Amino acid sequence: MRKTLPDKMLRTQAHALGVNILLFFSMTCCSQSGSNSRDEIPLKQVSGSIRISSGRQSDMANWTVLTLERTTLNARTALVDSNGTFELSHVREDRPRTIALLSPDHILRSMLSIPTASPTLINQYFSGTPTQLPPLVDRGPIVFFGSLDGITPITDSIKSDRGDGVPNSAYGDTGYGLIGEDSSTTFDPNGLPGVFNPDRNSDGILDIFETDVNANRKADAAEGFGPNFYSEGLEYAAVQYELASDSSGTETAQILFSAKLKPGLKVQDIQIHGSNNITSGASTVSGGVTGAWDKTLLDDGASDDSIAGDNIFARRITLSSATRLKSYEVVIFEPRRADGESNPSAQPLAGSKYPVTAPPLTVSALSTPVWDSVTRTINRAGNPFGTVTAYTWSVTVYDANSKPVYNSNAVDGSEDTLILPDNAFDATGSYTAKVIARCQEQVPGYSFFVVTSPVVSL
Ligand SMILES: [Ca+2]
Ligand SMILES: [Ca+2]
Ligand SMILES: [Ca+2]
Repeated sequence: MRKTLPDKMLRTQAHALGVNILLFFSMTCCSQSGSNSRDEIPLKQVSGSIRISSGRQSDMANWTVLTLERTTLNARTALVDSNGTFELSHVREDRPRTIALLSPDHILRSMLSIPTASPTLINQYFSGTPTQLPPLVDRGPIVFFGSLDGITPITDSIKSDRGDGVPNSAYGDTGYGLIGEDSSTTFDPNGLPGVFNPDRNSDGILDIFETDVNANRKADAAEGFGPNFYSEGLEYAAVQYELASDSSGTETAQILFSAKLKPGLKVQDIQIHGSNNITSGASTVSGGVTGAWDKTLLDDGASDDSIAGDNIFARRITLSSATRLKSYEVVIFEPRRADGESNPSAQPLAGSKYPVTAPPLTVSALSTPVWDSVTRTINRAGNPFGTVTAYTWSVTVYDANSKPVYNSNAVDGSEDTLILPDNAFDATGSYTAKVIARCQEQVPGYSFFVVTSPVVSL
């Protein structure tokens, strides 16, 4: 593995940059009086167009153009209109970036590829922020510029061994990211930025089943390492997809979104941008009443967000019955200020969006566990993650009102059974249990996939 000093230096610089911007923000916010110093963050409106190599611009309507800053992982996005044109707003002029394309169902489809003098090397990031980007042409899994007018490629010399402009990391058994050598969170010289790469250390194991991808003997979630953590704006963004089933096989899919702002920042809410697949028909419960989800995360103390006003925003939604999260579906978090667009240039968060990408894995429901009252053993039935055993599972016991009365320790997915201690429940009452399986935590308290079994009577 090639974990080099320059990567670390870049991260340190990104960190320092984030600190500088926060300092700038706190200075401007406390010395207002109409000063024009508010305009010092150089934000720009950028327009562009896109078409398929052999098609019309209008073919790309409702695709999303996403531009990702090289060091901060902050994104800006725009929807392609019916003419095949788009407007990216609040683009940081001074920051190198790349471009990715999402199809109308928000699935990652293409990464920018800029040719070099060598047919087997490409570049992916560029500096320069012209008001009009050169025309983009999509030829999935790459998108390229028709010219380089107004932009300057950054020389990363990313390998494209097949000579077709496609970075090596875009090839792999399950799609993107399973070939490559770099585990940097900030950018991937092999062609797939960390926020989109499900296997950043290229060991063939999805990172959601690993606890220490950067191999420094510290749990990544605890040390704030990985694509869910950001150097500015948000502290983290987490998506937890929860699949539960009952004994008749009826499945319920929920998503728990959570994000935390950096200290000192203030926003009204966080809006989620995703496919219609997850936003349409999704419902949420507020004050005991189920209603349509307004696509926001709240910091009101009543939304699975810890306490009100602590800068942790969250929401749990229930997907409509047929919808499921798809592989490489990109969910975007957008913190929104109460005063909206009135002073965007003064706000480091203005227009900033934070992508989280679903790993390429289809989870399946668990079967009803088997209870042996003599040995007090729960037998987990089935594996929601196929052949992967690098997950954990535990047992929760519920009383007659379906309230939890006992949560077991977590055991490894390679174990099939778990013994409930004598004091887990009162033998005279009516109790049930469920098995809960989860992949490893990416953010403390959040795993990307959580699967809950049907109940078994104890
Ligand atoms: Ca991995
Ligand atoms: Ca680590
Ligand atoms: Ca909160």
